[in-house]
Amino acid sequence: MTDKKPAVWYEHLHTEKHTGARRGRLHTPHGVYETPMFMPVGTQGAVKGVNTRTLKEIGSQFILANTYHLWVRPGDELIAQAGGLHKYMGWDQAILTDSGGFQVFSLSDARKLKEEGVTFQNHVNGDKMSLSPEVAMRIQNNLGSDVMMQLDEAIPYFETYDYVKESMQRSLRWADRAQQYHKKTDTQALFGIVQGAGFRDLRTESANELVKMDLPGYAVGGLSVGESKKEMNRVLDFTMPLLPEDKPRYLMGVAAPDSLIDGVIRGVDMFDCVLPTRIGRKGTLMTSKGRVVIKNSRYKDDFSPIDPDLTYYSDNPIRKNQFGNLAQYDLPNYSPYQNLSRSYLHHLFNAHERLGEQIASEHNLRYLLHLMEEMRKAIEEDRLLEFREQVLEEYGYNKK
Ligand code: PRF
Repeated sequence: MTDKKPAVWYEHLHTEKHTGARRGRLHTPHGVYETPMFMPVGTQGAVKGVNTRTLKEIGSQFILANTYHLWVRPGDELIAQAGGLHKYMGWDQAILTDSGGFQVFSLSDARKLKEEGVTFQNHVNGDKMSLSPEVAMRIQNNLGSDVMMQLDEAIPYFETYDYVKESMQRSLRWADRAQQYHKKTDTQALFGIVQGAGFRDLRTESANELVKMDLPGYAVGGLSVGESKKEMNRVLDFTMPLLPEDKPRYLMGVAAPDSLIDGVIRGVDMFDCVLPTRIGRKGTLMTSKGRVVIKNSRYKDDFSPIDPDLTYYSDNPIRKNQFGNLAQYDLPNYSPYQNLSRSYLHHLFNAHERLGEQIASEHNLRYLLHLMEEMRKAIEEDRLLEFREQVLEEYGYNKK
């Protein structure tokens, strides 16, 4: 072991007294960011409907992009030619790229899985393509993301024990091949992904083997894929303690407010999910008092603001943290659209005005980023369990 820090490293600030929740910071080649954090998803190098200026304004830190999509279109070589993904999309903060593991398995046709990798027909023009652990790394090296994910196989939660074991062990060998391939360790960090569905011994084997590889960070994959929340918490309960305390931990594809808090309680530092923008585009708003389906006729003449607990700021609230980053963790409870009424948004959706989708997406992201800001404060003040009760009560989970 040397003292040299990897491209992305975790600084621990505080452990909440009554839970395993961690308050920390991620140091990256593109700035220093506060954890626990939620990362908005920009699958194709764009957070759907939200420009990078707004992303900063609402307090985004990392954003996520996808290897699979950017490889299929416009191509990683082209993005490298343009100077890398940060420059190409005009985002100077940190980027995490997913490996394609999840997307190949959910989007492509005629898939064939082998030890070497996976061949499939892409969802854009049907061309045959082959993704291996090495190709996934080459693409992510070309994109220049701060955090790269290993290629893994994302499988349905309720596969048989034998299949989960075979798949998890293959993903471990893929992690090893990714690490062998990766040479740009000064500027890009490779994270491993723990798999093993709901089987404790398989999750344990996966985590232990990945930890031996001494990667700069670890994700828990294969969750939030149809299992119950209780089941997800059960897996996190036995998996999280296996991961090193001095490295970041990332729970992939999670954004429901209760799941975010339950993940943080178990020691998760990073989350991502398309949920806020996906449901926003369909007209569902996430608010501190629960979800609002804005097309519902009851909002026709509701002149109250989108979220009763957020305040409108007309001035640009961007302030820099001590590291000079625009995104920081102590934004007030501001939201950019609190001057607008539910009635107006209802009208925009009814009239098929695109602005409605945009506002709803931005609002939902702001809601989640604000929730994380509040969670960081609650960790610092050792009152995360009270915070959980309060959020669940107000969001309506306790009433179901
Ligand atoms: N693997 C990868 N990406 C993912 C997942 C996974 O298991 C998930 C599971 N929720 C979301 N995104 N590579």
